[in-house]
Amino acid sequence: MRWRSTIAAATLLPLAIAAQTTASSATSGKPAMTYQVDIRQFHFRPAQLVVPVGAKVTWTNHDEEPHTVTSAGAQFKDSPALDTDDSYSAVFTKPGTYAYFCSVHPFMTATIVVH
Ligand SMILES: [Cu+2]
Repeated sequence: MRWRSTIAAATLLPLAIAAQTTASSATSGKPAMTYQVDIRQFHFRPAQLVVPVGAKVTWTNHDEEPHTVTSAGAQFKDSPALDTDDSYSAVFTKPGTYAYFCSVHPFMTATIVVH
């Protein structure tokens, strides 16, 4: 009855494949959606950005002048002065309208709308 042994060997193959399916997701929570605001020519662009709750917003200064991202009414943490190509990020966890400005040039104003 030699044919029985060859069939037994074939049934062992799927075990090797099953061992490779362990996932590598060690991070906790859902990944934040990221949005970009460019600071260019003394303007925040876009001037109004609408994002969902939980969004991460990153500002990047493309001007030669320093700028800040300063919340009107301290609704989120203010940035330090951003030099050329510096970035700053904030995560918005509650719905609302978040007005902000540049403390160096207070005429620079913009809004993040979180919904
Ligand atoms: Cu400025």
